[in-house]
Amino acid sequence: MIDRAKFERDGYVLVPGLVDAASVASLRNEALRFDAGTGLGVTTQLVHRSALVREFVTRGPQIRYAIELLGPDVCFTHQQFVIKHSAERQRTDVPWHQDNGYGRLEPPTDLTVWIALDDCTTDNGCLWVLPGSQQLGLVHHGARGALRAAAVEETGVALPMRAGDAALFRSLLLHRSLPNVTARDRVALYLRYCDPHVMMITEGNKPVLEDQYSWMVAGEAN
Ligand SMILES: O=C(O)CCC(=O)C(=O)O
Repeated sequence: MIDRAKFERDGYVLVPGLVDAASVASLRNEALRFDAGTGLGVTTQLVHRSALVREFVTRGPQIRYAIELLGPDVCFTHQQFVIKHSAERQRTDVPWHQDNGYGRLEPPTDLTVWIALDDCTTDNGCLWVLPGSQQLGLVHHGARGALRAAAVEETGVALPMRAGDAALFRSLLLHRSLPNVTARDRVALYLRYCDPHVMMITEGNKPVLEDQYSWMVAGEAN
């Protein structure tokens, strides 16, 4: 059961041990199978290319939490593996941003599920959040290379996690991660779920269910 009051106040909750060790291992291997092997490795939208990813995003243990937080009708919309390669390669930080600062959904009531596929620490680039920042609405994002960056002065709160733990957060929550300065790659799985009636503003203002990667994972949609 989610601590709903904390989720509403802080914009996120942690779910320790969401994914079992065997699934963590097979998802991590799948992430590395698609990895290009440079700096920050982000491989997106693999549901058509990986049966393992498709099965997990549509039936994994996170679905019951998505139903709890979004209601009975839940649509999957986005998946990516995020690999922070070890320090010898390149910088791998992800600046402060809201997920709606990239793929904007309207209304922005969607849920991000960020799953650690390695133990994550401040040294290898764990997630950081700015509690309560979901209440700011969508803030301005500037470009930083291929990434976007919101201007944030605060340090925020680090969320160290064990492999298999998950952070569930609102897509307006400001979050970031710092570089991986260890010798081992750090792998995470990022998933986004939403109400089936939201519009994809960044994709030409189309209904989310018209996107080729969208799937109903619970309930129904007209
Ligand atoms: O996995 C990370 O280091 C952060 C990824 C992230 O913030 C995102 O994909 O929105």
